[in-house]
Amino acid sequence: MDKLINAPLRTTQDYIAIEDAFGASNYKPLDVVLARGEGVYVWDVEGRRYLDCLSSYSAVNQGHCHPKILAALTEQAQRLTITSRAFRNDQLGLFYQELCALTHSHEMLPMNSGAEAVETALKVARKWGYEVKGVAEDRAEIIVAAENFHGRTLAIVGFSTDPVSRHGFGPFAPGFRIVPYGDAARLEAAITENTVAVLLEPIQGEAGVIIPPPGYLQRARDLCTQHRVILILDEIQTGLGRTGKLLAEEHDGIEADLSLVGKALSGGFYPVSAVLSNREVMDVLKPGEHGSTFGGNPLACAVARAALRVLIEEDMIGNAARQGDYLLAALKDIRTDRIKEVRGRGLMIAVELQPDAGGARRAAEALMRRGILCKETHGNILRIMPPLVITQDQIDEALPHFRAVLMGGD
Ligand code: IF1
Repeated sequence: MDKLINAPLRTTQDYIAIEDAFGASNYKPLDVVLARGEGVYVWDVEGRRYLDCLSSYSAVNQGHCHPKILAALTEQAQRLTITSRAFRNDQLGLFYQELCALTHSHEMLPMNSGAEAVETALKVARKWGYEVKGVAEDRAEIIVAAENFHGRTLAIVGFSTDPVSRHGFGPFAPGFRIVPYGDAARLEAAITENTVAVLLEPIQGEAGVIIPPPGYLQRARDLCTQHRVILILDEIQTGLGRTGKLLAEEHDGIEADLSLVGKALSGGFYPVSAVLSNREVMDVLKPGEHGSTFGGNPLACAVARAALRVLIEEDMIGNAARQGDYLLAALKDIRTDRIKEVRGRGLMIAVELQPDAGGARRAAEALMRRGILCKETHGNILRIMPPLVITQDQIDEALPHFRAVLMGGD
């Protein structure tokens, strides 16, 4: 151990040894040690360049280290970083105003991680159920979809259907019902007089970019309206331009009662999330009933305001739609029986391999050796989610490598 602490760090293996010596083993990352990021590219400690096709799970939609967001961060950090919510600050109201205007929201509640935004929405939905809908105390039910991913807290993993996310963490919070994703009849059948909310991802990300059947989200919206149930859409990964719209719900022409955003809300500079309400739902929260130390701090707000500004000013959402269509079509054109399906919306794309095609991890490792960073999920699915600033030329540079690897090459 002493040898490790004083050893000069130079190579990839040096850094991996340190991580392995002192870090918990809750991840199995690719063996690439990144040191710098700019736009769609990242560089490792040995100077190799990679096209980032994960975008930190859609947290750097604006591209790595966007200069205007960096400028906002450094300017605010030299002035005031945090006040707590015991006092007000000169960034919070402006953040509220700008994000609510952009998303046509009635009001919002700022948090930090995506999971905190999800937990906040669950608490608000339950309280609304008791105080407005009249559900009996402690009888509130929230319907979620199988294969969901909404974060890692105990309440959230309690309604996960992924054994890896749940095993060993019980007992779990009651009051959740799980229905198959995409099945409106099963969703309707699960609604009872105690149902206060339905929580869905507009497209399931971790499950492997699962796009629901046409009309499903509209049906969910109608059922929630009909039964006085809050529709909560988790846009933490699908939101802020990822699918070629500001919010993925726009593809279905619906509006959630509570929309959750995070990740790219800060352009990858800072944990910032928010619960957006399209009507008085959040009015059930009274002073002292919810909050967090860092939620709504001036640094987070200044960074988020800049992240939203560049997203709009640089037409990153339009670019995501155009380049996403281009990339999706090019991937669909790859002729090999090793691919089971290519699917996606905007720059949220997945390639599902056949079970006997060697696995998506092998493909991710082969792509890494070719200078492209992707992430596998559920064994056979490769997610391809570059920053929304990617150009057609950058896609064209990557396509021969995608073709070679997806057709079985190294
Ligand atoms: C990890 C997965 C993705 C999310 C949606 C809420 C959250 C997430 C739709 C919680 C977070 C992250 C978590 C991160 C990896 C990544 C992930 F692989 F875990 F499942 F994107 F698919 N809703 N997703 O995708 O937000 O609390 O993390 O800020 O746990 O390694 P968070």
